[in-house]
Amino acid sequence: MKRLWSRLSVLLLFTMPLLLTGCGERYFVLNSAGPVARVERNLIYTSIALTLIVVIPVIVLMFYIIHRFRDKPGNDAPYEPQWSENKTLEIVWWGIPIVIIGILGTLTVRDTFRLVRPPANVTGKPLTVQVTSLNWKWLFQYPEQNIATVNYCAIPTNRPVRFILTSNAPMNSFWVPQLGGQEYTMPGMAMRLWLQADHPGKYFGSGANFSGRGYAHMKFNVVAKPEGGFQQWVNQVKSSAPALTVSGYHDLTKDSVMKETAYSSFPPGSFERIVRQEGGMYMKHKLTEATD
Ligand SMILES: [Cu+2]
Repeated sequence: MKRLWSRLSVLLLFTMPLLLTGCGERYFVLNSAGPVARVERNLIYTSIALTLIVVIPVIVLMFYIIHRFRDKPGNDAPYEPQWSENKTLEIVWWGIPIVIIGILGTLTVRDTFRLVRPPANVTGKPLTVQVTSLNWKWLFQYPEQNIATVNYCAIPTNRPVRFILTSNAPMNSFWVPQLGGQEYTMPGMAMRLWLQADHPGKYFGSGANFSGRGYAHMKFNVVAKPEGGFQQWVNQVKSSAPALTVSGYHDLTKDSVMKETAYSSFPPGSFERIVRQEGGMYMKHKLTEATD
């Protein structure tokens, strides 16, 4: 028994730093900063709790059975070689997991469909941002404001943002962990992801799908500003940044790593063109639904 405890304490000592890092600010997924990420975080917590209902008793029982039925001198545990079934036990170990899987499935389906629509508690009109993953940078286009940025984007707080995602390079994945889960960017497709930020701040974002050399540089910040600050930022980009031309966009499609950049305008319809050139004509209805 003494040896068991000394082994256990060594194991605990090694796992402690691992468990304690979970308390840090950099544990993005659980530090949700908006309604979408909150729904997802709560689903994670609920799933963990439901899973533990099975996992904890099983682990406890395992140690109990090893201890109780071990073949050692003086063990008085009953030995029943003819024993074949126990209805009560079978109902318990089939019934509880089935009920748990039922609850887990229901909650997951409910939240999945909930997140297809804009966050519920909103008043403001949604903002649309068209995102294109390129080698090895992110292009953000604002169709209503007619501005564009590379490797960062600003959004207003407390307003739902409709990201429409595509790729003009290998498939990638758009992920801002504190605001919500990831969504794939694929050539010839327009995917949609609703996000919303509660408070002003800088939220880390990255490509979550390996897409070759230079992929590690596909990081960006989503800067959330109050409505006024967002309008100010738009005006500032409009008045001070250069325009994105067709040949400028062509340069962006080349393999390169880029710093944060802003553009005061972009060629009209360029996002739709990016989607269509990779066979996106099949997605026309999706595009209009996603942009209107
Ligand atoms: Cu696809």
